[in-house]
Formats: sequence, structure tokens, C-alpha cells
Amino acid sequence: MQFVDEVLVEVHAGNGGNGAVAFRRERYIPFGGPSGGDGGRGGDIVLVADTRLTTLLDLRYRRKVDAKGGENGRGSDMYGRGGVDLELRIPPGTQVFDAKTGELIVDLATIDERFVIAKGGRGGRGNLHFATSYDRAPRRSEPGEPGELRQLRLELKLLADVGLLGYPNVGKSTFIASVSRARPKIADYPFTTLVPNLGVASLGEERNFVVADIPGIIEGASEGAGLGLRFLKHIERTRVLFHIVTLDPEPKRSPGKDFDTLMEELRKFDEALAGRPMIVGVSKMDLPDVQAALPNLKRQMKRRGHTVMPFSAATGEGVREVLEAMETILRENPIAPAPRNKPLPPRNRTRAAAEEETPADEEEPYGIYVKPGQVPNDGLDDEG
Ligand SMILES: Nc1nc2c(ncn2[C@@H]2O[C@H](COP(=O)(O)OP(=O)(O)OP(=O)(O)O)[C@@H](O)[C@H]2O)c(=O)[nH]1
Ligand SMILES: [Mg+2]
Repeated sequence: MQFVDEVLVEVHAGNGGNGAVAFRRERYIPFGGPSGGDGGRGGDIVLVADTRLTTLLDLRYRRKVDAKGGENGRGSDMYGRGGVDLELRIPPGTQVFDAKTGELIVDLATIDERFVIAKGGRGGRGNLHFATSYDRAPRRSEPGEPGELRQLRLELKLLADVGLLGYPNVGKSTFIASVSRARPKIADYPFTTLVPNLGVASLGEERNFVVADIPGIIEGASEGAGLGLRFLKHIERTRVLFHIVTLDPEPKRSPGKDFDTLMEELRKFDEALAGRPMIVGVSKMDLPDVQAALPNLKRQMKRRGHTVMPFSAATGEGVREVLEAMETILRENPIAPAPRNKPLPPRNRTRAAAEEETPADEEEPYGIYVKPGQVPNDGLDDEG
């Protein structure tokens, strides 16, 4: 299944029906008077946050959504039927922006929340409303009002409590797999994870929280290197970040440097997100090289104001302590921070991605698009 978390869509609510001009013509009733009914109201477009949805995929191919217009009024005092409201189901956690101004219209973060995003036009009044003592045969009626037309930009920001952060291959997906029923693809190469995964971690009765695993981040991600930074939006609602570092075979890297680079990229994406409470974990503690490097790493991180939590998702060592630390911070921060209220800048596509695209796709600057063959798993459906 494709995971789409950004779309542009135009919504057009139904136009109101026109009011009618008609006169009563019945036997034995001379000068029967006006009988043109009102036009019906145009249908609204209503956004509904539906938990069964985990992506904005449905909207990616719709681009334009129209609600039904109201019927015109008719003679014999008949009113036009109103247009039915059109419900657009979107995953909870979707922010809706005005695509032109960038203004945040609504953040649908509550399950089953509904919001009228485009109001249908009022029906016009028929001539039966315009009779006066001076004018008993008015030829006047009103046209229906047009339905509201809006260009929207939708950004899905997943609902999660804890966000995983780290370079590719540090073991983010292995961690989420070890603490939840999420079964993301895990492999010994960078960018194994292409879409976010959610998992519910449990510390026992009623002590559950949702962890979000996102693709790895590398130096230059803010300029589009690797998979870029756009997936960071999926941890914007989290209350604590779990930043994982470890020793990497790449000689130019070190855990301390990786940490600084990633924090710099994080700040470029969103200062507020970089200031979130953070736990720093050192993964793969079952490996002797990592054990040997730990004392030095502890000193390095201490200088940066962090105590590290060593763990191994392979053996389970230290994992419970990490979950307890997460839970403590969650308890101290009961309210989920609001994600930022500005849309992401237009996508800075890599050349490879641009080359793969068809010309028709080129008009569409937004949207993360993962080919079915590249998707490592069902993404969010995995969550138990
Ligand atoms: N020895 C050991 N290897 C681990 C541990 N955790 C992860 N690995 C290995 O490290 C490699 C990368 O693990 P992933 O979980 O895919 O890493 P990731 O951070 O999700 O990587 P991306 O999705 O590419 O960003 C895999 O080969 C894992 O088996 C661990 O605790 N011990
Ligand atoms: Mg991964």
C-alpha cells in the first residue's frame, strides 16, 4: 500500500439552486399569484477523521472534489431538493491548510472529529416570496449562491507519543519491533525504512504508549539528502524523542558527530521539535566494539548535557529501562504539543526522483510517493 502524507486538493461545495418564477394557473382562480419555489441548498463538504484510514492516498488521485448542488425551485410552490453533504474521510492527525495563503484551517487530531470545510450555497428565493400589496405578480426570483471553493493542502502528521530519531542503520526499526507488535522491515543497509511505522509499546496494565519509527536522517537531509526531512513531521506531535546513536563502520562518522549533525538538521526543520524532551540511547550494546566505545561516548554526551541509556534490542538488555524513562517523561508532559501551524515548503526533490516521474506528475509538487514494490511492508497496518 502506498503511503501518502501530503496532498493538494480542491473542494467545491454545491451551488444553491435557483429560485423559480411561476404563477398559479388554475381553473376558477383568476390571478392566482406567484408560485415559484426556492432553490435547494448546495451540499457542504465535510472532513471526517476516520481511524480506519492511515494515509491520504484516496485523495491523491481525486484532486478535485465536488458536492452536489441544490435543485432549482419549481412552480406550484415546489422547493428544490437540497444537495447531499459530501463526507471526505481522512486519517486522524491531518492538518488542513489553505493552499494559497498557507493558513492553518483546522487540525483534525481527534477521532471522528468533523469539520465543514466548504459550505454549500444558499438556494435562491422563488417569486412567491416577493409578492407585495403593490406588486402581486412579481417576476423576480433569486439565483442560488455559489458553493464555497477552496484549495487545500493536507498534511498528515501521525498521532504518536514517542518519536524515534537516528541515522540509518542505528536500529530504530529493530527497537520498535522489540517493544511492540510492529513488524517493520529490518536490514543491514541504510534507508530500509521508507514509510513511518507505529507500534504500541506496553509496560503492563494500562501503561501503553505509541512509538513512531521514521526513516533515518543523514547530513544534508534539509537539502534533500537521503530521504530528506519531511518524515520528521510524523514526530511533531510526540512528547518525547528517542535519539539513537551507535558505532558505525563508516570511519568518518562517530556517534557524537552523528548526534550533532542530526540535531542540526532537526533544528533546520523545526526549532520547537529540536527542543522536545529527549532520551539518548546507545544501541547494539551486545557488540564488543560498542561496549568498548561506551565510556568515551558517555563523556561526549555528558558535555552535551545528556545521560545516555545503553541498550540492545537484540538481547533486550536495557530496553525496559528505556521504556520506563519514556513513560516518566510522558507522565510529566501529559499534553501533546501542537504541530507547527505552517505547511512544509514545496518538496525539494532529488534528481533521481525527478527523473523517475512522468511529466504529468511534474505539475504536482507535493506528496510523498513510494512505489508499491519499494514499500517494505504494509506500513501502518502492521500495528497491533
Ligand atoms: N547486534 C545488533 N544488531 C542490531 C541491533 N539492532 C539492530 N541491529 C542491526 O542493525 C541493522 C539495522 O537495523 P534497523 O533496525 O533496520 O535500523 P534502522 O535504524 O531502522 O535503519 P533505517 O530504517 O535504514 O533508518 C540490522 O542489520 C539489524 O539487525 C542490536 O541491538 N544488536
Ligand atoms: Mg528502519
